[in-house]
Amino acid sequence: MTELPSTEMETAYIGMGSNLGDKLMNCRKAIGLIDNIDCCKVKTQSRFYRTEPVGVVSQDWYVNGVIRIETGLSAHELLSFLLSVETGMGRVRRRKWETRVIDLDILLYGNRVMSEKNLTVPHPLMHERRFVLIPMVELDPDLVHPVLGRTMAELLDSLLEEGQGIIPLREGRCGS
Ligand code: A4P
Ligand code: MG
Repeated sequence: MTELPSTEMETAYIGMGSNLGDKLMNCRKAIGLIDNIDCCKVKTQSRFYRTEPVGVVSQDWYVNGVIRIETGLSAHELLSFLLSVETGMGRVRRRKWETRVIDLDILLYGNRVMSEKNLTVPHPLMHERRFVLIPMVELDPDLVHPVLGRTMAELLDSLLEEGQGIIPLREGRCGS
C-alpha cells in the first residue's frame, strides 16, 4: 500500500459484503483490486464478520467488512470503478438485494452529502445496520455522520441487536 500525495485526495469508506461462493476470499480479492489502482489506496480495514441477512429472507449469512481509502477519484468515478470491480468479479444483477459474489457500497465520501439518481451518500441505510456500524466503530468510533450529526459509536448504541446477528471472523484480518 503506497503513499499518495495528500493534495486533492478524499477519504472514503467502502462497505463490502458477499454471500455467494468463498465469501471471505471474495472480500479480500475486492480489497486487492481496489488497492491496485493508482488513484485509490486502502489505508485501513476492519475485521471481517459473519452476518445475519438483514431485510431479506432465505439467504445465506454474509461476510461483511469496511475499508477506509484515500482516493483521487470523484464520488461518481469511485462508484463506476466499484461497479466495474463487482462486474469483473462475476457479479450478475437480476434484482435488488439478491445473493451476490460481492457488493461494494460507498458509505461515506468525506463529509459530502449527495442524493442523486445513481448515488446517495452517506449510504441511506448505513445507520440502521450493525454489519456496517460495528466495523465502522472498529475503524473510527468518533467519526460524525454528516447528516445525522451523531458519531458511529452513538449510532451503533441506538440499534437493537435482534435480527442482526454478527460474529467476528478470527482469521479475518489481512494487511493493514
Ligand atoms: N447507489 C446509490 N447510492 C450508492 C452508494 N452509496 N454506494 C446505486 C453504492 N451504490 C449506490 O446497487 C444498486 C445501485 O445503487 C447501484 O447501481 C448504484 O447506482 P446494487 O449494488 O446493484 O444493488 P443492491 O446491492 O442489491 O442494492 P443496494 O441498495 O446497494 O442494497 P444494499 O444496501 O447493498 O443492501 N445483510 C447483510 N447481513 N449483509 C449485507 O451486505 N446487503 C443487502 C443489500 C441486504 N442485506 C444484507 C446485506
Ligand atoms: Mg449495493
